[in-house]
Amino acid sequence: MTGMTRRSALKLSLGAAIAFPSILTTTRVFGADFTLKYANNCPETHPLTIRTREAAAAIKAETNGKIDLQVFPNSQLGGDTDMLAQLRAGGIDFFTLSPLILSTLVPKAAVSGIGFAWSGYDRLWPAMDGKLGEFVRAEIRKSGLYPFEKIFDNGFRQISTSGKPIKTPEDLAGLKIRVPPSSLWTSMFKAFDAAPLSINFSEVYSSLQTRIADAQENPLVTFESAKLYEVQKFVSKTNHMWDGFWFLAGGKTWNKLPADVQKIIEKHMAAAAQKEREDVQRLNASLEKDIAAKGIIFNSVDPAAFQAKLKSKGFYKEWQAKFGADLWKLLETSSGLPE
Ligand code: X2X
Repeated sequence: MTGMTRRSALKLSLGAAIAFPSILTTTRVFGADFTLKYANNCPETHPLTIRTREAAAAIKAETNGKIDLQVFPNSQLGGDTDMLAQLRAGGIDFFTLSPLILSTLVPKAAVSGIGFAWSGYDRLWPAMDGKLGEFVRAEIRKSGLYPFEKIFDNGFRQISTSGKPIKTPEDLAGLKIRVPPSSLWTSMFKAFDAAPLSINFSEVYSSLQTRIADAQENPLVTFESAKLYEVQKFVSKTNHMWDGFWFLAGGKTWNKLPADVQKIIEKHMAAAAQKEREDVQRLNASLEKDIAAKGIIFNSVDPAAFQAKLKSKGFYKEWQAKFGADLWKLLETSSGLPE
């Protein structure tokens, strides 16, 4: 195109297409007008990758190839902390990230991950799709990132170990346990007198294989999709924390996209999040027998004993002070966390 940059010409073409939608559906003025990169840390077989790939295909089909959302799963573009930096700099356009790792940039985003706050999904989704989620999204927007409305599910986290099962809070004392890079994870396992090691997910398998860490904690669907059963022996069903994945757009990218493009991407990602939540819940409820068949030994625990330990160590008081009275009250009313 003479005298016009490619992007401004493409915007014109898309603008024309919007004014005359028949163009958008019947003619391909150029190749993909918008080639965008989405990254995550989950394996190909994880529902997050499966459903976001489906959404990318649906977006491409609906726009007749004008939006090409390329998917880079499994930490192909780096560890979580690297990818967050790339998102902020505009090197990556979209990224899904745990609220707790995001709290390194948006401290109050970690509120949904407080230990033993959620007894199940019955109160979780109304909270994350309601007032608590909106509070966190407003905090995220202040950082310059754009959070999509529907958070994806990671699930309720279980502790896996190589040496011995975790049956009581005291069993965690001195345990070299890998945790994602986030002060809330470190704080919680220090309250159990464990020895938490902050390691990006991309290094978890090797850190367990080389015995840098003797334990880790993740929902079963993540444990299984990353094949961690190959380097662990026990899974203790602690359900100690719920975790999700915010679908984040880099502000620089998002603000340049035309409103109709934004709308199409958000529509398909909201549908993907709903399907992914159903996938994760179904798999986390059904995978125990498949993982046990691979030699993993499961045990249940009394969550009240773990929650009492955290309370006695001042964990809840510490985080109430960090989040402030109003947000803590919102968490209590949303989750049923006892005062
Ligand atoms: O890093 C982890 O353990 C994972 C995959 O669950 C998160 O993204 C927080």
